[in-house]
Amino acid sequence: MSYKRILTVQDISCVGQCSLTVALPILSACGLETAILPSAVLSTHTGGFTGYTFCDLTEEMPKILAHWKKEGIRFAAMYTGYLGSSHQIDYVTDIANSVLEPGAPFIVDPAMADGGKLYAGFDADFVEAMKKLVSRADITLPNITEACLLTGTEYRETYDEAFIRSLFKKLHALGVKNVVLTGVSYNPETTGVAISEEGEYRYYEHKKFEKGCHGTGDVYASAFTGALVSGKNLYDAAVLAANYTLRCIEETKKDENDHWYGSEFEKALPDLIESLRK
Ligand code: PXL
Repeated sequence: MSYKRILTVQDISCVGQCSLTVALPILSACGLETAILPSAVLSTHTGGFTGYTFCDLTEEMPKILAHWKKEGIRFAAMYTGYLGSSHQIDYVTDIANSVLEPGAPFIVDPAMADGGKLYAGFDADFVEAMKKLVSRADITLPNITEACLLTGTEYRETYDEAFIRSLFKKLHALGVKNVVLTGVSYNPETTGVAISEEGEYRYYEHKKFEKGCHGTGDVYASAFTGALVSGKNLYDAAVLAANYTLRCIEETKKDENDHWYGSEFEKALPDLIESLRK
């Protein structure tokens, strides 16, 4: 495998084990040179802390892109997560159109909602802008809440395969080529990922923990991207990322202190590296 350089665009939550503080170590562990473009800097993530700071870096983006263009910098893949503003999404689209090598995958995690609700600070305008970004993506990794928001579907806690297939159909109608839908649970004991690869449905079912951990969407998307760019096919990357994320939750649950704000993903990095060798 050649040494590849990837770009990831998401926020720096200084404390909180999510977004860049998760993506950077995971992508590096996958053996990829990882360039970053921070979308915003927050003192913590917004999921449970109060009084956090938020510094939007939207206006840095066109300046950074202009410099990269001047330097002729290109990437073998681009992966976006939590973004700072709806206006920023236009700049992110410009970046994807300018810096990707021919055929390089553009992976979008539309990180904006969970449990039926938008994250603090996001609104309907942001969802509209995200629809456009997702339609430009080669692969998108929404959870069910995000898939419902992107497709104007009412959120449901319980559903069947027909509902998931209808979400895929609506996402493909937006222009998305491939979807990896996380947190798809058809019964109380198990959960899994549902995949629509150019319209072909597959499902990987695995154990469900009673309570998940914050930030595992970012762990999943980072491991998926790392595995895919390292040469795994889409389905194998989706399975590998699911198994790694489960290991991270397992490690976090072992902690007697209530580690509520993130997952102890660092402890399972050796397993991730090992699974990439197989
Ligand atoms: O894990 C998603 C995420 C990323 N970044 C910030 C967040 C969240 C989820 O709450 O608040 C700032």
